[in-house]
Amino acid sequence: MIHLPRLYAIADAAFFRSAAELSAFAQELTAGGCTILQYRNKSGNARVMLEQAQELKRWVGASVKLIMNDRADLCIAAAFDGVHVGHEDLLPESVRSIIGSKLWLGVSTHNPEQLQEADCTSADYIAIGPVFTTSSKEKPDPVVGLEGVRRARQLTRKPLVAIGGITRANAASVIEAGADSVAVISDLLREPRKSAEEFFRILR
Ligand code: TZP
Ligand code: MG
Repeated sequence: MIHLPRLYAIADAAFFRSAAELSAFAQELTAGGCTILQYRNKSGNARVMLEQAQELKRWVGASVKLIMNDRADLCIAAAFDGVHVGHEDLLPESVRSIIGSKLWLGVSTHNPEQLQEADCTSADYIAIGPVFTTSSKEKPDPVVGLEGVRRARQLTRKPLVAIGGITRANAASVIEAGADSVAVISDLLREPRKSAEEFFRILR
């Protein structure tokens, strides 16, 4: 079983103007204590994704697990540490056959049925959300609330990552509801280092 830190940072390329800006963000997060970072880029441009991923990899230390959103091929190409997939991506077992047994595999879920399904796969961790309303995702699934996190906790023993609208103000309630870790995009953007430090302080 893998161990996840309380904060699971996500760098969404849509919020950065260049690979340099993205990398600066990643370095700030690392300085703030982050040890897992997902690279997310919904633009669909695989070449840009690989370049940005390689740039990230150059800048964050070996102590940071880098997770590629959606794309197993780019995870391998950029020598990342894992892949995170949802329902529009390859099936978890297809990803597993590409990345092998050692790299991390995360699976997104949005309701109890999907959660139970993901629990039967070789996923290393399961994400549940959106917990709260979010503006960082296009066409988000319905909000599951803290109740959705509680129910998810009852349905799996795998590490559980909660996502969607999580901030320093509500993160403690999400962990209390049973999540092992909170995945965050927007509440890290403004002051990454300070924000990460505060998440760790709040979620100790
Ligand atoms: N999946 C469910 S909600 C979400 C994703 C990728 C976006 C989370 O971003 P934020 O800004 O932390 O709400
Ligand atoms: Mg996806």
